[in-house]
Amino acid sequence: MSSQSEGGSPGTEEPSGLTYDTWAAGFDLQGGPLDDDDGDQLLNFFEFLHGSSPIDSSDAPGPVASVQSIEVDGSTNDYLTLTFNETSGIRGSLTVEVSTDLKNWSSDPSLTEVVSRIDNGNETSTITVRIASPIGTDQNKTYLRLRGR
Ligand SMILES: [Ca+2]
Repeated sequence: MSSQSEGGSPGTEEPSGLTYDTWAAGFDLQGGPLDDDDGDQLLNFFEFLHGSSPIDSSDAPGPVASVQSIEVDGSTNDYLTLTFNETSGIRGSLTVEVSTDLKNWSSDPSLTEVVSRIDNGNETSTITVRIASPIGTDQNKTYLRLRGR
């Protein structure tokens, strides 16, 4: 048995799924992961993670931040939410991170809750995540961002 990825060791489990390079080659992309070939403000690497087309500017699925009124345990409050598409079968992932000062970011699962996860039927899901606490309960401002790797 031989190793398929550079730096991997024979006999250990290889990560499965489509790599960015293979995906990019399929679209004949001219730019790199941090370029935006179709000019839709979504970097090529995030198009890969969102499962959208990097050569079709009309295909730009977020992420979208908004304030939504959500009922939790019987009481309805306003929550900061982030909605984004995630695709399966790739070697990459998206992580929601929370900050109160825009310097220190945390992906602690207790800080956020998944509101909904909709299967789009094309190997992508649309996920909405909210901050655990409603707006106005903390003195601090809270920020959400999506990290791709
Ligand atoms: Ca783009």
